Parts: sequence; structure tokens; C-alpha cells
Amino acid sequence: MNTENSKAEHARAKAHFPGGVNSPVRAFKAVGGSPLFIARGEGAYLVDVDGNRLIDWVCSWGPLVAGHAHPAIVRAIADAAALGTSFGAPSPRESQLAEKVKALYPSIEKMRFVSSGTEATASALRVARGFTGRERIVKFEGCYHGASDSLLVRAGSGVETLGLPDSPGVPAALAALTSVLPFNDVNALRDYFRGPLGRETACAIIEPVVGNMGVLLPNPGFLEALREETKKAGALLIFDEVMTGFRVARGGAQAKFGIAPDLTCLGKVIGGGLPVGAYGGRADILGQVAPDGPIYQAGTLSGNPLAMAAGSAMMDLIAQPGFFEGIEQRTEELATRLEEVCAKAKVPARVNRIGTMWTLFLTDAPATDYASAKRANTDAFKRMHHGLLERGVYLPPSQFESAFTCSMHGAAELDQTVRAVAESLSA
Ligand code: HOZ
Repeated sequence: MNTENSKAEHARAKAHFPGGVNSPVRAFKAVGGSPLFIARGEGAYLVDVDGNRLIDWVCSWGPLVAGHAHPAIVRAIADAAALGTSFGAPSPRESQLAEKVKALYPSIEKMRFVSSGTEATASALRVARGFTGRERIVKFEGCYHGASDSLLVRAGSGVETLGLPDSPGVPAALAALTSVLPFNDVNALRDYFRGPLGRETACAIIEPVVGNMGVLLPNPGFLEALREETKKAGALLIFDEVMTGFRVARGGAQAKFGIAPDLTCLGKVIGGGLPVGAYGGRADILGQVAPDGPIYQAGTLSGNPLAMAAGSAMMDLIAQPGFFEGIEQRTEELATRLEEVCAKAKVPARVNRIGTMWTLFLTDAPATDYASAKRANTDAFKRMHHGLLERGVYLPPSQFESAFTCSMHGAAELDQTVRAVAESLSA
């Protein structure tokens, strides 16, 4: 595989950006080699600057449920752009998208658009603290909620991939207000919320299905216990569905597991590939946000008309009968076939899967939490990742990230991927 142009672009980018990238996981540090620089996306494919065409299982880390450059989304963006790219004033497109989102997320009575998932979770924390008058928060080991200070404590995604789960620069006083509990451990969360810290806690924030340690599923009863214990302790429950929203199910993990959080964070898919985030939930809580209440949060590009138009077109696609189910069914087929080829190659592996998200863990034991996910064989993953690139398949460049299926992944892409995994493993 010729990657001369990508290497040259990486060298050029290193002069401008730390690691030559604008988000750490993209640098391929966990798998080695030079990151591919992308020239364009076409449906289920990425085309790099050397002309290599690869099946894309990253899908921009989740947003591209309809693949790259879907005509309906491109048209919506172009039509909106022709009418002005930003107003700094409200426009009807914001309510249009909010109505479509709320129809699928009934726990969201009121919401606010922001420009990224990180902004959504950071804002939701402030709102939870302002509403309850408490400062302590709880997060779960390996969950990643964006790169804001309070949440960069024992986090997943890039910080885990790079072995930096507690980042320098986060004030110790702030980190000390974040309690970390193990994912899937009902006893630990009961002990915590029934103990003295429970009554000081503003909120628990969780990825109800973890996407940022690779996909980890909640054990039956775990989310239910979290809902019950937070309520009893007077703490709010925040579901970070930035990744799981419209991916675990149309209505996210909260629809799949039938649990109503107090606040929800969304991002990725609701922007249709443009930068958008949102937080929302109970009307009495959102009623405390400025200008209705005293908790301040604002943004120049919040509710941006291009992003609203792209998100709205994406919602229309997702609402089509069979659209989501088709992607989910192909994800299930892929997972089954991948487990089969791994077993045939005698490589210990598990595919964790839900909705349209999946992770191929190279491990001989179930990955159910931070500790068990960390037992995966990252050296083998690294070799497999390069074998796959050679065979035209682009997986997330880290064992600890989710892969994503889109509506453009069809039988041919599944066949090539399964064949490439089989060949890479035996090589
Ligand atoms: N942290 C994102 C996935 N968990 C990756 C963002 C990016 O590099 O684009």
C-alpha cells in the first residue's frame, strides 16, 4: 500500500499541530505507522491522498449513520448555506431539529444546542451542579465524556489509548470533586450512594453503553440500580448519549433499556456530520438555565443553521421505516461472521455489539468493564489493524474505540471485511 502522500502530509501537519493532528486518536499512536490523510469520503468508503480506497468502519467516530456525502444531507447543507451560514440569532431550523430529536427521546422536555459533545457534557455538569447546589460528581471508570476538566479522570478513548487517563492541567481541586466508580458494579454504586458522599453528589454521568473503551454493555440491572440510587440520594442521572444516541437504538440506550435519565447529552449523529451537541432533559432543570434561570451557558455558533439542516436531514433518514433496522441487522451479521473467522483462526476474540456499534476485542475473556477490556491483546490488535489497512479496511486505530456501521455498508463491504480479518489474523 503506497502511503507516500499521507506521510508527506503528516510531516507537514506536525509543523502546525501536536502530533500532526487535531484530535489525538487520529495520530495512530496506538497502532503505529503514519495516519492516513483523507481526500474524500464516498458512501462506505474513505479515499486517502494516495488514492487508496478503504471501507470505513469509523464513520467519523459515529455521526455518519448514512455514510459519507449522502445526497440528502449534502443538499440540505447546500440549501441552508445559500441562505446564510450563521446568524447569531434564533432561526426556525432549531425548533425543527429539536422537535425531531424530542420525538425519539421523550425524557427530553427541553434542550439546548451547543457545538460539540464535549460542550454538551461540560454544560450538563454545570447545570446539574447549579440545580442541586452540590459540587461532587460521579463518573464511571473507562467512560469518556469529552475533554473537559471534571471529566478527564480515569477516562477512556484517546486518554486511555495513550495511557494518560488523568491529564496534567486538570486542577487537583476539581479532580478531587470527581468520584470514579467501576462500570457494571451494582454493589459499588449502592455503597457509594448510600454513604456520606452520596448526599453531596450533584450527578452521576455515564455512557449507558460504553463506546470509549470499545463497546461494553451494561449488565442487566446495572442501569436500573443507578437510576434508583441516584434518585434516592437526590443526585441527577446524566446519560451521555453523544455516541450511543441513534446508534444503540433510534431512541438511544434510554429507549433500549427503558430508563429515563434526568439529563441527556447528545452530539455526533444529531449534526449529520457537522459540529453539533445538545443537552436536555427535565423541564424544571432546564428552567434554571439562562435566560430563564441563573445557570449561565452560551455559544456563538450554537444552533448553527447548516448544522441544524444537516441534523434534520439525518433525522429524516433515520425515521424511514427499516433504515435503522437494516444497519443493525448487518452489524449483527458482521459480528457473527467475525467471531466465526476468529474461532477458525484460533485467535481468542469477542465481538461486543449493540445496535450499529461494535468492537472486535482480541481477548479470551468477556470484556465487561475497564479491567477486563484492558486485558485485550493490543499488540495483536496493532498487527491486525495494519493487515486490514493493506486489505482496504479502515478500523478505529485503537482497541479501545467503537466501530460503526452505516447504511452504505452492504454485502460486498461485509464480505471484504470478513475476508480481510481472516487473512490478517492468519498472516
Ligand atoms: N474521541 C473520539 C472518539 N472516541 C475521537 C475523536 C476524533 O479523533 O475525531
